[in-house]
Amino acid sequence: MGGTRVAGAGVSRRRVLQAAVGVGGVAALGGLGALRSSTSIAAPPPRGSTNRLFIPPSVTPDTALTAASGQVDLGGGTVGKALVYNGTLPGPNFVVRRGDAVAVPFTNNLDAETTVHWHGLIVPTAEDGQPHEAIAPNGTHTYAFTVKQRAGMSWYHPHPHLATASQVAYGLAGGFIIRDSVEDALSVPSEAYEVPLVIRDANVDKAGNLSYNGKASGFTGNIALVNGTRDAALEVDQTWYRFRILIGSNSRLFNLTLSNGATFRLIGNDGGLLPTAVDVPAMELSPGERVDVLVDCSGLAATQTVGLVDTNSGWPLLRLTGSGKPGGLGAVATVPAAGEGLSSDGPTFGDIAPVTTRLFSFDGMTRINGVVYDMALNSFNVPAGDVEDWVFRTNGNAPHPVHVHGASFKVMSRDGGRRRLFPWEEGWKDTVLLHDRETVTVRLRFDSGYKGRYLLHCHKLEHEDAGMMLNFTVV
Ligand SMILES: [Cu+2]
Repeated sequence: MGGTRVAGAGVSRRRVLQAAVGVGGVAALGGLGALRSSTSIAAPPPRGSTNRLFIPPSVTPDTALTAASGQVDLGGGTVGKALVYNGTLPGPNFVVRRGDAVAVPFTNNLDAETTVHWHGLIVPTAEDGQPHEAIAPNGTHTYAFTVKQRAGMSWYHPHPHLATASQVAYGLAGGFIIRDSVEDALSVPSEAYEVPLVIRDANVDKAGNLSYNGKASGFTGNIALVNGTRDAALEVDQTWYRFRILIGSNSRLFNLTLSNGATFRLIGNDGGLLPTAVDVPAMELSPGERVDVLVDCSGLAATQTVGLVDTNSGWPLLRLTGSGKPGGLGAVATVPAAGEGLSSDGPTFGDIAPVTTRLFSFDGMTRINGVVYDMALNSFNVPAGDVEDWVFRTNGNAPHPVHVHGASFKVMSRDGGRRRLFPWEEGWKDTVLLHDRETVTVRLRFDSGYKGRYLLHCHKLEHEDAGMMLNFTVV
């Protein structure tokens, strides 16, 4: 059973807000709506060494986007240099509804070529931000496409030839949230209780500027940033929260847990809602993966804290500190229970025998099937509408988070290594993690109606830039 809403009426309220956003403006959407200018200094940290979590502004899908160098406050009032979209790190959250037309006038104010790739969104080749469609310094392009897919959290980041890793490490990334009627019908927290979390690591130099020293084996920074905030803290009311988590690191894996031993109620991942809600104590996630989780803060007394922790590094990523107040607008008394059905529009072709099976070996740190990426080379053609199995395997140099452009897939199996699938690998995915000696099979079908070139690559960005990528063409 879905729960009773304490405040607001999800469906109608969301629609009203969507309508009220207007054209090109910045929406006031609570947790997805606060504003911070790129040069503002954060309020003094509430206590200890914690800094108030930055939440990027929410914007409509016709909002202009500019990539430029800028200055950001990573927390504690120290302003440093970074690369930013619209002046913030992360950039604004695009919030759209399924069916919306997106038209984002983009300007490249960097001193290098860039593109905007809409990771997880299924869009025409020319709008996919591929390395072939580079936008020169001072160049512009209006990214235009229709959002045909279900509700979920995708993201946007640069994808230029040989320079994706550095541009992302220096700060360029942002969220892209799709809503639809299936999600509207669920009793899930919204407004201030729906919080996007872009989690990554970073290095900063003595002056507080983001720095980057990637090597072929990958980049691992020595601090965590959550929404661009180090030592981040969020004051939480006594209610459930919905955290929309994106792993925006270059290379680092995160194993997310809650410091009080509580479970996450996992409701979604890369491609949106899972078929059923499930409670999980920990989630190991790789660059590019997303999860949608509900966290129960209703028992948190004033000033009591719970940490979102990465057990791989031991880092506390985000400190949740109780306000002692009950939930307000957007809070819900009851969320979907573990085991409760959430959506029925998951992958439906899992039982269909594949027409073609293709094997991809992720070799070393630079090759797929022995070949280093060549922009001019089309590695194979995929007939539109065919169900195919793609088998990803590696003997070493993992993690390799494997990402496909142009379609979502269903993860069918994992052999070797961890030898199992995880709850966050149900439903629709676009990025799947390979550890050493693992073989992962995914089933997919390019049935968006778009034909043309798309990419398959490792989303460890240093591997990607070094050549662990290929072009294929949907025909
Ligand atoms: Cu890799």
